[in-house]
Amino acid sequence: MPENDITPAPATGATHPLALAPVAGPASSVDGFVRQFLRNLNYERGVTLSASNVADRYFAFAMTVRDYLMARWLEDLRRQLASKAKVVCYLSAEYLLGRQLDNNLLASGLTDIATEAMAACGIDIYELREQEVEPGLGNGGLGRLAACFIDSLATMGVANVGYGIRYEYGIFRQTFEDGQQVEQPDSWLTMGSPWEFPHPEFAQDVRFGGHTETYDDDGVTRSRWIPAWGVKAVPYNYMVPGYLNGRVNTLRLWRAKATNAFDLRIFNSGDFEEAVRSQTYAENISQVLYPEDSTPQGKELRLQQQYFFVAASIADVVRLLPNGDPSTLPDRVIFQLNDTHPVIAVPELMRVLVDDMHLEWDAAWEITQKCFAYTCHTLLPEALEVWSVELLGRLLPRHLEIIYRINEEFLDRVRERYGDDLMRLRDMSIIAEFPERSVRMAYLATIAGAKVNGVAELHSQLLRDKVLPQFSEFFPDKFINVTNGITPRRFIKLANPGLSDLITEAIGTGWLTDLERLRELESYAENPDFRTAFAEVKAANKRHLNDVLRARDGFEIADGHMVDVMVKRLHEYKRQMLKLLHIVTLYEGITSGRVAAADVTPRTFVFGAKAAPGYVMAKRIIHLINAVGKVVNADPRVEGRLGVLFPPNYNVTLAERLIPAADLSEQISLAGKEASGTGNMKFALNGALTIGTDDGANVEIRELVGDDHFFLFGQSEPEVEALWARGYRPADFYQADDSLRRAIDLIASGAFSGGDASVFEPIVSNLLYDDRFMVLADYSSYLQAQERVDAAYADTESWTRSAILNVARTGYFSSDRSMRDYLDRIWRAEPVR
Ligand code: 26V
Repeated sequence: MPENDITPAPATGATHPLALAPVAGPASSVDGFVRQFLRNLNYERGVTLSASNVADRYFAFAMTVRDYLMARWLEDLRRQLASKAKVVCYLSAEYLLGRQLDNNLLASGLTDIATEAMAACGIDIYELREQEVEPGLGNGGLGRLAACFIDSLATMGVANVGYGIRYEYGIFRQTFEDGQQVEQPDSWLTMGSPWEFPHPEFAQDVRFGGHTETYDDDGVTRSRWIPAWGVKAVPYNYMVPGYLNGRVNTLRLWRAKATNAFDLRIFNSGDFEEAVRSQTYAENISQVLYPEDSTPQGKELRLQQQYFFVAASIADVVRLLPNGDPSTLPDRVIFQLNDTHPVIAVPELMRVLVDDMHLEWDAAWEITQKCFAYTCHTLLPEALEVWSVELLGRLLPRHLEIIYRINEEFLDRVRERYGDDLMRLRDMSIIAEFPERSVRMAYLATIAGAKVNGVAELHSQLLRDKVLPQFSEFFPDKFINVTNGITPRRFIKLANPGLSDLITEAIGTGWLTDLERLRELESYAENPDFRTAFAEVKAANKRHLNDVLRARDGFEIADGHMVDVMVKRLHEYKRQMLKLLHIVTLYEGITSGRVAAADVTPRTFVFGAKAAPGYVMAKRIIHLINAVGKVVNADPRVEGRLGVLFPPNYNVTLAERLIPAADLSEQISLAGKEASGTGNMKFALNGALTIGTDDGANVEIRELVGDDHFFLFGQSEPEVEALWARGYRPADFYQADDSLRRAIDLIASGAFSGGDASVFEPIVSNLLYDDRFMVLADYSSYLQAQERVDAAYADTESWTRSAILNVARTGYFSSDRSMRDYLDRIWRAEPVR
């Protein structure tokens, strides 16, 4: 421990090369790090080392890493402003970032120095890491994808700003009471965040409500919007450091603040109610992330959120136009729409160009069409966002007018091509008439976007053929595929240091930014010593996971168990129920005496899943998983050969512990329902084998790793369609399959609900008489595939070989490759050298 724990005053006269404020102890040596750490502890936290608590130390430590990156960040901001490079503006309502400290240490190359520096201060760096509350500003795949993409863009040196919302409360914290999900607010900001920088000087006004009018502007008739109320959008910047390249991009999240001046004006105009309303509503806008991830509720606050962040973001970009000349816009920026959530940006840009900058409509539309591209992330029809005309017109009257005009001109073109085909016009109109007049945001995005992409080959094909067939006929060149990816920095290097070291030992460095190089591992799969080392890494990861689960939840994975993991949002289409039927089948086999426990492959099933708070069936399924776990884990007849663990509050931090320890990855959605999946990629890259359907990115994973190293089961998408067409009767499957019937009967009997058969009756009848996701139809194929898994797992050497080949052959799924694809085929932009 340093003798004097008060830092000396900063050295004077040391001018930084970038002419920034003098940097004391520039952290790039152990001494420098210690000194800067103590400075932050003393001057930012106001405590001495000996008096500090672990939160103080975490903050001072994080600030020290931040200080180190700051000079690079400011330089990158300057460079991006000065350069003529096209800036990728990623518009996303969600960013599921995960913890920042480790990632920023890794990116800055400070891990070793920092570890040594903390050791010199007698501080356990692991304990500090555990202090960080992850910013959970997203629901699931879509939000995590955004986080991976901005990591890749920084690492590739692409000028990028991620725009989004600084939610005060992120995705809820999940707890279980009597096995049932209870949601707790996620107050991730109560301790403050060392990673954010508010910039009130760049605040933007965002307005709502009111009416529109036309006026005469020197002989030209123009429209203008007279809003009724407004809020201030204050940007908070977060650093997005590239991996060891000295680059730092910006994530800019907007926070809503009440604007007194604006309210006063309305107040004076006599509209008291509107004034009070704006006061009350203003700061509500960025308060909470909506925890729904598939069924849009048409909630007014959510539309406010969407317009709030895109209006602020567009204003933020437009203010930087050289000479205020909008014609240069398409050369300078591209707005990528992450699903339909930010699509209101389209009429907003039109409004700015036409009403504020007085461009002709056609010129404005020409520009707008070049500035947007749209990514669709779903196939579920109920997930496609629509806004009622009534609501949109009340909140954003001018935008509704603009949407109507875009629609009219588009339908004119459709008419030119096809004549007065009323059915077609109705089907392609942005405005739906039933069940109520509403705006189809995906249509608007498709018409306005220069490109429309799906997120995996199968998804993009279904998007063209099933979701938007008329549009793909009308705009044949617009529709493309860009397969998703994940960042190997977080999900291999940080999450699985043991595997990373082993890979580097084998093939050298460089693979973390050129992930296809993992191919060089293929030959190592044949090397018994390498296999042993690989298996040892997996075993160590399991031990580490055990430590984490023991401390977190008091759980234990038994020695020698296969670790079988299913982590993702709880949704019927993802089919956690199918997994559960497998478990119940094994359990029923043992307890009925038909199967000897000793003949069952020892497995621990690990679930992680949050359900949308209003999704009743999903919550019932969570309850059932916990109920089955409780019974199975406690039953001595199982002889410890089966375990069911459901750690609550699955999040990015837990994912980073679970994935490296997994042997088997469950990707079992009904074919045609999962757009891509990205967890599937993370597991394969960490050496888990996949049991999966022919769905989403599973298709591409299987193609790359090869049939022998992937457990495929279930109907294909065309088979699913054919069965629907024939008429699907789940009860027939129940009747015809003894093992399925026994599993369902056991659940129906109340065996997992203390004898009360009513508790899970809704699940049982849903399966038997509704089963929209064909759980029963795929059950038998799934069970057979699980038997193949058991057989393969029995041959340890061959399993390990397959696991290595999974790692070697899935480098394609780096988000760096995804970003290359977007750059080349959508954004037409290049890294800034
Ligand atoms: C949808 C909605 C609907 C309205 C209410 C609020 C809300 C919030 C989020 C979402 C996003 C759901 C779409 C989504 O997360 N899709 C997932 O995207 C992943 C990345 O492309 C992909 O891997 C998953 O397959 C897909 O389900």
